[in-house]
Amino acid sequence: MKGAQAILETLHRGGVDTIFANPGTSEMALVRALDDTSTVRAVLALFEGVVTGAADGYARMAGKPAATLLHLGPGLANGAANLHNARRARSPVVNVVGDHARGHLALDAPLTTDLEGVARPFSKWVKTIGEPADAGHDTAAAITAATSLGGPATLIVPADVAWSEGAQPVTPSPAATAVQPGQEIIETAARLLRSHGQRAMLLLGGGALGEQGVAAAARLSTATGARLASETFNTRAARGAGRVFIPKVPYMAEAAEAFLKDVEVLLLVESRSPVNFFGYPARRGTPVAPATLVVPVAQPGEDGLWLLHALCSACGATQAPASPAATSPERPAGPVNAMSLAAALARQLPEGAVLCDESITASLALPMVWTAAAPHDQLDVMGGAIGGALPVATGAALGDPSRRVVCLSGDGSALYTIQALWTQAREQLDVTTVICANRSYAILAYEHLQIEGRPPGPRALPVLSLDRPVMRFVEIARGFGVEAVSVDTAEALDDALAAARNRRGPFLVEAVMAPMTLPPKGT
Ligand SMILES: Cc1ncc(C[n+]2csc(CCOP(=O)(O)OP(=O)(O)O)c2C)c(N)n1
Ligand SMILES: [Mg+2]
Repeated sequence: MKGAQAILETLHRGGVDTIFANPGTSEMALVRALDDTSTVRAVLALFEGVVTGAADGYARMAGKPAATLLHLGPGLANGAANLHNARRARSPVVNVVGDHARGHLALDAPLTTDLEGVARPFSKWVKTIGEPADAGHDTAAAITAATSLGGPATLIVPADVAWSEGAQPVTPSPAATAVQPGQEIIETAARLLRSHGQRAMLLLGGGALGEQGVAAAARLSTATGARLASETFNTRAARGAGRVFIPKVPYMAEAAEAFLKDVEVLLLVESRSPVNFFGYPARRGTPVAPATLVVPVAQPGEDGLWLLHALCSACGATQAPASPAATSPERPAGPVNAMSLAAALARQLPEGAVLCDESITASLALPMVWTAAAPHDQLDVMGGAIGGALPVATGAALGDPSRRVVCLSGDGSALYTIQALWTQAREQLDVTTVICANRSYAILAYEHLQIEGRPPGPRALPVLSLDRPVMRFVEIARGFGVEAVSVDTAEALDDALAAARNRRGPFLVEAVMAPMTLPPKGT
């Protein structure tokens, strides 16, 4: 069998049945192999950032790796920002990246790069296949690495390795099961929970925020009084009515400090001790109070759910909290802003929806959605590289086609990877995209004020505003084959989201919002 066939067959044996692709000449043998084996489905995306972000979203919803097919160093580099996000999400992604035929590399043809060098910062594992005979084995190793290490594994395939005979598929060994924290740390954590009551906080991340983890955390909080919180960004968090409310550590440094200031003991469950996203003049880098005792109980990638269950046993936490009375927000009225957006979503999010959020300043009232909307899963872009949500939503819809995906994006963020809409149209994915069109990089105007002590002036403002010319998202969406409406009142937004609930296929709502007005410095 040819190297390319062995790679696809090994992916299939490893449970990888979807490959998000943007190929080129060096991947032609791999493209051809799609015709030889009907086991792996290729999904074309029109920019590599969509390829890598979709693989991230797919992996998060399907609970198994997705593959990508990318074209040499430049193709991989185009996908790097969302690979960075996937790495931060610990999403198992297997990158299959074509390189020049081995004999061609020395000629330094135009697309030649240090491909391993491009891959390394964005991957947890990198290997170039040496010979066709290694193709199956190396592909299996990449799958095992992506799942065991939690993150992108990059397999570089010289074109002649792919087109040559002499390869055979390999069945990957199962991924190592997540490590269970030791008895000693469980006893320490249980003792701290009992002795510190409400001054203890369980900070949840990763798999600890699944439905069962959230339920176990709720029992622990009921039994011990501990506060619950999640990291600022979450890979997949079970939220919505009937589930305990787990606030996020706020993004803004000052708000995060206030949120954490009374915490005596911070117990980390698949999370990291919070740090501010950026350094600011005259501000500490972490919002955790200096006196707080920080105890890593389960590291990211360890079995946080198992740990929460063990803590429940140790603390006798058997009692679920009383379900908060269901609240249904009033139909919002007036302008579209963060509050009315949250109210409309809380009312109209379909049960079991997947809510992908990159709405930046428009996300400020989303806690209302997490408490009042029908039960749903919420997915964040994990690495702070914007342009993640539309691709993640696209992959999420393929990773679990039974659920409607609702993707909230800032207008600026959406435009990095707007061509994800075309893949949604081609694959007829059940995704509703809501563009929060404030026609600015509003968060950056806020950050300017925080760092420089004054709002941007007339020469600086044009690099933070998106209003000249105004972008017309309805026309952009239709151009990619996605039906769309524009709304500029909360009532119309509520109606549009109601209409989107039971739609099949993609839909886009441009929600025209007032540009964010800057709060006075220090608030
Ligand atoms: C890849 C990448 N490029 C640039 C940035 C810097 N950045 C952070 S937020 C932002 C603007 C976001 O604008 P938008 O999505 O419209 O949200 P808004 O701030 O208006 O709510 C930019 C450019 C980034 N985080 N990642
Ligand atoms: Mg904006």
